[in-house]
Amino acid sequence: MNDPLFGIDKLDKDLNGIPEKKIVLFSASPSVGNEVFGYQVIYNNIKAGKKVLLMLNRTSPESYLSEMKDYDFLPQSGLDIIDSYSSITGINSSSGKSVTTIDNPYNKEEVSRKLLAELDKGYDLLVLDSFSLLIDFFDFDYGLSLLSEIKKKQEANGTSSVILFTDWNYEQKDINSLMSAVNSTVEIRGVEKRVIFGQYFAVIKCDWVQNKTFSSVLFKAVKPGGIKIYFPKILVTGPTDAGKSSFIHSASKDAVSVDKLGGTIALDHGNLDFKGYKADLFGTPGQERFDPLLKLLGGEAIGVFLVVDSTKPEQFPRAIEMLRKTEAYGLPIVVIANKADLKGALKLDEIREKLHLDNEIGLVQTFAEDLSKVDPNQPTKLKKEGIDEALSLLFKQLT
Ligand SMILES: Nc1nc2c(ncn2[C@@H]2O[C@H](COP(=O)(O)OP(=O)(O)OP(=O)(O)O)[C@@H](O)[C@H]2O)c(=O)[nH]1
Ligand SMILES: [Mg+2]
Repeated sequence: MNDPLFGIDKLDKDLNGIPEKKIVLFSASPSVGNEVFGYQVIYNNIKAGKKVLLMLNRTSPESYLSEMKDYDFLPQSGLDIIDSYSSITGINSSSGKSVTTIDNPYNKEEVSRKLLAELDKGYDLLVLDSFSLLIDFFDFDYGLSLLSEIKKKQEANGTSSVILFTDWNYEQKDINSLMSAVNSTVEIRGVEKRVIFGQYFAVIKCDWVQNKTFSSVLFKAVKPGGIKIYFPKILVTGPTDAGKSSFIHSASKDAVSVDKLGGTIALDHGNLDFKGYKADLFGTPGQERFDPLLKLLGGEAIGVFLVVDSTKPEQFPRAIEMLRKTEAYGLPIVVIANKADLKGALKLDEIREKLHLDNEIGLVQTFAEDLSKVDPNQPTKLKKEGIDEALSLLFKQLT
């Protein structure tokens, strides 16, 4: 059977799952949560047939399971919980999932003994939520010594562990010791400027993957659905009538356009959800009279779709000019050769040549799903295959 997973596509690609006997630390700053990472890891491993043990001291098993349910991560079966919370509140757990209750969570000897005994039963994965609370109950040295005991058990049993940790301004030397005690660390942080307007995670250490640099990615924790890699602004630009609004409406579930007589006069906006990614698409108008808006609309975009009409090579210089005006040059880009269903549509290699595109630049053909339904005064629905190919190509460049 394969090793345990993260169940988070980006991490599984970066790190290839969690090999046995390894410890992964999810270290979050206090302003952002890490618990959803735990729900997602547990759910996906149980789904993959793994035996998972949860050591829980942050909340009751009931609330934990109900949070999992909100994210649609409630495991069907097989989650065993060591409950180190309920005894503090005096309310007995009724979740039916607990294998062990810690009678006195303030007694470190009991906590260690019960956890280590449970590990002997042969789990594939231990999830500990939360390590910071253990340290706060006792002290950092206790936390580190427990980790080294867990490591010994892992050596004997082949278990891997995921440790959830919130970095509440502990001393740097303690953090350093913790980092060297684990095999991999994923940092979860907020992008903060007075208010938090984004959250990101990044692998900052991993001892089983060599010669790879890891990028940080923005994410959103979505109910239901869990961790989604999030791109806050992707620009969609290109000449008049090329099909920008059609692309945005076809790619997103809830696009809105500010249009007049079928032409965009301010902008288009759409949210999309695609294979674990979330993105906000911003479309520009194509008509030259709106060019003063272009720079504003292009600001802070992190990637671009350039949409051209495959039958109108005379508009290609305009397409390139729009990249310049939106200041999108140099960003990851995918060019969409739309209206490939129309007579006179150029082939992809002709388009590549006429637009002076290097071979590495993604170029994707798109066309109307149903030619008979194309309305000259409305954006039209584009065929899904082309849309998906374009999204995959851009997201690959962005992660
Ligand atoms: N046959 C065909 N028609 C298309 C296709 N894509 C868009 N159209 C039509 O072309 C026209 C322009 O499409 P839009 O998506 O509004 O183009 P736009 O780039 O947003 O236009 P502006 O906002 O005015 O710059 C509409 O009538 C669409 O129905 C396509 O792939 N094939
Ligand atoms: Mg438009």
